[in-house]
Amino acid sequence: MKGSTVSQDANSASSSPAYEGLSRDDLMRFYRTMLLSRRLDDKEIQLKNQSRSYFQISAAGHEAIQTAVGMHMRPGQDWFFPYYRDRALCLALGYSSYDMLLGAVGAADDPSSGGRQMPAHWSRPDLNLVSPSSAVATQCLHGIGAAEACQYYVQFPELGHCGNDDVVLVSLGDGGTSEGEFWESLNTACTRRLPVLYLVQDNGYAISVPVEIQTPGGDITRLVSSFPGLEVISVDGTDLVASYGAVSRALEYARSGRGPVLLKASVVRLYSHSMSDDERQYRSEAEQKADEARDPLRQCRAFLFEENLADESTLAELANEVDAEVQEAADRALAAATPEPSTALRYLYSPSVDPTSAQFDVAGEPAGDPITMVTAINRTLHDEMEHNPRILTFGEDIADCSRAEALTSVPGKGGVFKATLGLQRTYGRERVFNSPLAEANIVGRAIGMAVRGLKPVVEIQFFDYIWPAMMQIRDELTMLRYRSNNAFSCPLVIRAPIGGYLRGGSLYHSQSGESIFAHCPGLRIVYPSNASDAAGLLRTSLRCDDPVLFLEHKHLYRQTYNRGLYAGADHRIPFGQAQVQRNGTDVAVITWGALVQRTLLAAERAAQRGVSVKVIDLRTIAPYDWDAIRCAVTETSRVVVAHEDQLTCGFGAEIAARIADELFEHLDAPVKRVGALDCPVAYHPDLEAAILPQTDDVLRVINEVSEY
Ligand SMILES: Cc1ncc(C[n+]2csc(CCOP(=O)(O)OP(=O)(O)O)c2C)c(N)n1
Repeated sequence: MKGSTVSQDANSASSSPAYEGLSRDDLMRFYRTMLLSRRLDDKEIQLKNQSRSYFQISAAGHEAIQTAVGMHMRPGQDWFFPYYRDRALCLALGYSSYDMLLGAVGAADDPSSGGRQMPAHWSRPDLNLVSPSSAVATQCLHGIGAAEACQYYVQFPELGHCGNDDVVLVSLGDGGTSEGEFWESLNTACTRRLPVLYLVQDNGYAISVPVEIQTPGGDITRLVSSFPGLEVISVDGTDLVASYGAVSRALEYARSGRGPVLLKASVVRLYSHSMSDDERQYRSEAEQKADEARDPLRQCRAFLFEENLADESTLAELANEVDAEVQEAADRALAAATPEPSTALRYLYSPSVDPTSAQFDVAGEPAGDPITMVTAINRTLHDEMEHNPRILTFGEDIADCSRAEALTSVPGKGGVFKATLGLQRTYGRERVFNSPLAEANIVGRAIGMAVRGLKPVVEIQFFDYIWPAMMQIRDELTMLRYRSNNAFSCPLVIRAPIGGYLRGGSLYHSQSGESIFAHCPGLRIVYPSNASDAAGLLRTSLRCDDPVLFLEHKHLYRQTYNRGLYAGADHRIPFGQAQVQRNGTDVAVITWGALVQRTLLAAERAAQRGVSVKVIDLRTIAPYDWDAIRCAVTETSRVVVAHEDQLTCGFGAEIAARIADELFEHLDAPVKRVGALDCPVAYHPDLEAAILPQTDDVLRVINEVSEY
C-alpha cells in the first residue's frame, strides 16, 4: 500500500493526505472491520464443520474494498443491493457479528430472514440494506428501480424522502456481469443518468470459471467503457487506502448527479467459492499462493507496521478483542431459538391487507353505456393514477409518445392494444414512460421501485414474451417478502395480454400458461373474462399489498358479448370469489378467460337437449374459489374443468386432482377436462381452431359427463 512515513502519535485522529484523507484511527477501525469479517468467516467454517450451521460462503480476500465502500457510504440514507460475499461491507454498514451468526445457524431471530435464507444474504430495513436472493445479478435491476424511485421522490417530496445526493450501491462479482440483467440495468442507468454505484468485485473466478472465459479480454471495464455517461474506475481492491480513494472518486461522481459509476475492484478469493466447493480441483497451487500474497489483511497489517501506525502488541490486543467478540456472538447465536416449523407458510402474502376480504367487495355504481374490456382497463388505470400518486406505469410502447415535442401533434400510441392510451398525456412523463425492449428490465426495475414505496403497474407486451422476466418474477417478485420474513415487500402489478383465438396470432402471440405462475407461491393471478370484472379486479390489484399478475385476454379486449358498465372509481372485486355465470343442476363447468363465453354457448346448446349446466367463472387463479367449486360439485355431482391452456399440467389438472381428493364421494362421473392440444398454437386459422378448445369440444365433454 502506498503511504509516507507518519508517526503514530503525530496523526491519531487527524486525517492525512498520504492516506486518502484517512486518520490513524480510521485506519485502525477499518482494519478491525476487515479482521472481524475474516474471523467471522473462520468461525462460520468451524460451525459448519461441526454441523452446527448448514452453509458457508466467505468474503476472504474481498475485505478491503468492501470496508472502504461501507465506511464511505451512508446506511439508512443511501441504498444497498448487496450480494452474498459482502460480509465486510455489511459489517461496515452496521450489521453486527451476532446478527450474522444468527443467520449462520438459521435462528428465528436472524434479522435478515428468520432462518429462511442461506447465511450471507444480509438485509436490514433501517440500514436500507435490501434482502438479496441467491440469483446473481438480479439485484442490478432492483438498484435501478430504487434509484428511479429516488429521482421520483426528489421531484415529488411529499410522497417520500430522498436526498439530492443519495446513491444506490449495486454489488456483484465478475461472473455476475455476464448475466443479461447486469447489461439491462446499465442500459437504464445510463439512459436515465441514475446515481448508481456498481461495485464489481473481480476475484478472477465464478466458482471454477476464470474471468477470461466469463468476459472477453478478462476485464469488464474494457467492455463498459463506451457506455455514455458511465464513469469507469479500476482499483486494486486488496489495497485499503487505494480502495478508499477510488470509492471517494466514484461517489463524488455519483453524488454529483452526472450518472452511474462502475468501480471494478480487483480482489482475490482466498477460500474456495463456498464450503460446497474445493478450489484445489481447478486451481494450481502456484495460483493460490499468488493470491495469498495479495491477502488484504496481511497487506493492511504490513502497512500499519511500515507506517508506524501500530505495533505487534497493539494488533495482537485488537485481534484478541475481535476473537472475544466473535466467540461471544457465536455462543449466543448457538443458544438462540430456532424457527417454529408451524411458521413455514407465514409471509407469503401481506399480513395486513387481505385482497379476499370484504374491504375489497365494493359494488360501485354502474353507469353510462356498456364499454369494452380494454376501455374498462384503460379507465381504471386513469382513475387509479388519479387516486394514487405513487402509481407509475411503464413497459414497451405504453407511452403516448416518447418524444415530448411531438406529443401535441399526434394521437398517441398508448400500448399495442391501446390499454394505456392517454395516460402519459394526462399524468406526465415522470409517471408514464416507455421502457427498453427488455422484459427483465421492466419487472426488475418495478421491484426496486416497489421496495421504495412506489406502486408500479407494468405491461409485458405479450404474455408470450414474459419469459425473460421469469427469473425476476419467480425468484424475486414472489419471494422477497417471504425470504426477508416480511421486512421487505414489492407489491406491484404486471399486466400481460394473454391467449389466442386471434386467427393469425400463431405460436408467439397466442400463448397461455397461467398454471406456470400458479406454481409460484407469493403471486396473485387474476384472469377476468369481461369488462366489469376487469375494472373491479384491476382496482383490487392496484390497492392490495401483494404482487399481482393481471392477465388480459387479447381476444376479449374488444368483444361485444363481454362489455359492461363502468361502476366508478371505487368499484372493487375481492380475489378468490368466482362468479356463477349460469345456473344449472346437472353438470358444473369450472372455467375462466376466453372459455367462459364458449362454455356459455355450449351450455345453451346442452339446455336444448335437456341438460342443465352451471357455469362458474373463477376470475382469479391464485387464490381460486374452492368454496364455489365445492358447492358446484356437491350440487351437480358432475364436473368439467374447461380452459384454453394446454391440457397437460394446465390449471385444470390441479382443480381436478383436488376434486378427486376432497370430493370423491360426491361424484357420479369422472372429472373431465377440456383444454388445448399439447402443442403450440399454429398460425393458420384451421390449425388454430383444431388446437384451441372450441364450443363443440366443451359441449362434447358436457355430454360425456352428463351421460356417464
Ligand atoms: C443466475 C445464477 N446462476 C447460477 C448461480 C450459481 N452460482 C452461485 S455463485 C456463482 C458464481 C458467481 O461468481 P461471481 O459473480 O464472479 O462472484 P464470486 O462468487 O466469485 O464473488 C454461480 C455460478 C446463481 N447463484 N445464480
